[in-house]
Amino acid sequence: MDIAALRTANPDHWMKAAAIRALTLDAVAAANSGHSGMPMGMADVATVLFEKHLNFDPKMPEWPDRDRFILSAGHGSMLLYSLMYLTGYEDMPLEQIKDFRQWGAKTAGHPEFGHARGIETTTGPLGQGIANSVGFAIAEEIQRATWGKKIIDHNTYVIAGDGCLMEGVSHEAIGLAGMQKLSHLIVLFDNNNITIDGTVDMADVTDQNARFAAAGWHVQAIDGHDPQAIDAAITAAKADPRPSMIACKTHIAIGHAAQDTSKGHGALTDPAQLQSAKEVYGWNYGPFEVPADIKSQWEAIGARGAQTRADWEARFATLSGTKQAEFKRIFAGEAPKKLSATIRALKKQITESQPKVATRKSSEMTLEVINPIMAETIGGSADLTGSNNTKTADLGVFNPDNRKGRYIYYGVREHGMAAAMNGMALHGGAKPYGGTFMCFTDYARGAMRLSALMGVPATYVMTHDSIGLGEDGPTHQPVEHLAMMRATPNTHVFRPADTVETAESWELALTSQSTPSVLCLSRQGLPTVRTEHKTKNLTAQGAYVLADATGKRQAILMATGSEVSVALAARDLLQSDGIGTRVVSMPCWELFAAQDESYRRKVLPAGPVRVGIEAGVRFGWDQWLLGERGNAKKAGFVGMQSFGASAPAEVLFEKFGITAEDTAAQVKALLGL
Ligand SMILES: Cc1ncc(C[n+]2csc(CCOP(=O)(O)OP(=O)(O)O)c2C)c(N)n1
Repeated sequence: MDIAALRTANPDHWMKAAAIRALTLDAVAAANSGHSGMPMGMADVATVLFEKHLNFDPKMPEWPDRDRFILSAGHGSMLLYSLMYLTGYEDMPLEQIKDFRQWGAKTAGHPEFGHARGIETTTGPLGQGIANSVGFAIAEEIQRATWGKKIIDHNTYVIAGDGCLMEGVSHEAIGLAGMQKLSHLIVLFDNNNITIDGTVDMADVTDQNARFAAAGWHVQAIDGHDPQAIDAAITAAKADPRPSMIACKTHIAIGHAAQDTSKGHGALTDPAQLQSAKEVYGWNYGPFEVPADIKSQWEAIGARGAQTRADWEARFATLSGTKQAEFKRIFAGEAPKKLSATIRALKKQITESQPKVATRKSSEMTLEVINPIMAETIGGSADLTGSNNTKTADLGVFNPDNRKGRYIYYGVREHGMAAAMNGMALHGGAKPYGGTFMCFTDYARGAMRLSALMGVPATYVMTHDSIGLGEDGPTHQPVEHLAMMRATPNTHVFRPADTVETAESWELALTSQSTPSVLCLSRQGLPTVRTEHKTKNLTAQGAYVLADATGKRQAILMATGSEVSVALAARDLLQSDGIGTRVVSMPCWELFAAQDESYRRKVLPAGPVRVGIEAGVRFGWDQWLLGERGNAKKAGFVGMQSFGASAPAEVLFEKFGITAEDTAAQVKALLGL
């Protein structure tokens, strides 16, 4: 690597990029942890991208028509933080760089959405960023078609490393982007042949260029330290009608003793080596010092976007008042005012007609009334459209010939779907929902966890939510999934009992600003249990008394979803034996836990025996059975203790003992009868 030649060939460029490298070395050394090599290796690519191509305004990081920059290789967070500091983001003063990775700093180990304005998404779990970017690009396509190029017309740029490309989710993302011809998506691949364990070829010999090309991408391969080549490649990428991948051959930890080695991937903290790397760069400044002329060149790059944004605002101002208000509403993530009246009307109609339908069908019935009034919903399914009931008549299919379509055939790509949903929501102006079988939340888990961590209000439509799906058998029957999802912070897990609760759950999901929702829906038909119309959204309280005890209250049955009707049938049996029994429907534990103690006490008073009924494992239920004034000697559970089996649903409920009779017997045993 002839660094001297690089320096002399493009001295201005070199010093701007050297500022990123020096800040990275200093911040990682101060934190005594972090990843130095990737920001050092990709500094040239990032400098050219920010200087010559990226439309952004550090003074207004949320400007809707900005280009998006996604650092998929999130371990290289100092690349992003350096760029934000240098170009003048208000949330990224030098103190933040000095505080890298410390308590309370915005400069977390990996970029965290919400920490500093300008961080587009949380990255760090490799592959997520590139998969998010597909969602960003889809949202941009739909909005460009809807609002016109004058309002929405921007690119999504991604920096991804070998690790991102080895992760399975990247395959799903690349395939989807290629088929969808997302021409505004440009991936800059940090092709340095190094990961943590050593050289990439110890684990992978994939020809990445051929792989992307095979998926329908435009591919270029360049020297990632040559600013002219980088510029030309990005220019060509922007012009191509396909998504673009630019393989940038780089040297990890360039100029450092650890260059081109896996040691260069991590924290380079040796002071003498750090110093000599700076000397190689011609960087004769102290720690965290960026000389004024170089800083002002960077600030000029940051200031470039102000005019572009002002031009955009002028164009936006030509829209009618109604259109402006609608645009602002959807970008603020606010549901339309009509939503609650629409849900109420549906609830009223359902309490009158009292259909016996699967809650997946209830969800479709709800979407049929929601989608026409919410232009921001983008639905989809991972190849289970007919089973998840996610597609409504009005949506239209999103594809290269129909950019106004709002339904996405994700293909068999649960993880890619969930990550793309995160990207759409983060892009703004989109409310994504996507379906699969609930058992396959396992496959989507990496991205679902990030929805929760980032506070992204995506809605997961998870149907076939128990052994109630029947003959497909144990591979498809979720047992532990409710517990796993409920264990995830900042996630609302809804398991509605009927169409009314399903409609209420959808209302809550679509009005959520910062919590993802999982709707757990049945395959099998369920009776309407909410037979009396209430305008109030009872699901918002998380749990409520559905049927109270007649006579002395001796038992409380708590149930969710399909087991609420089991609880009601058990109540009939118990009441006919003179045992006063209350049934509590618990469609969303998290919302119930958030209620006042006085409300919770009213629903779950001390004294009666309690039995939880749910076709899943007991894990988690003790919060309600033993906690909340409960008593171990007076608590029981009717549910699953093993994986399910392949048989008709009724047989399975019978064989696994999830019936009204089993429940009544447990109550009687607990009462010593
Ligand atoms: C899903 C996931 N698995 C593992 C890791 C831990 N990890 C962080 S960086 C890295 C290697 C990444 O290699 P590459 O993308 O080539 O980055 P570079 O070495 O070029 O910095 C690994 C395994 C992670 N962050 N995310």
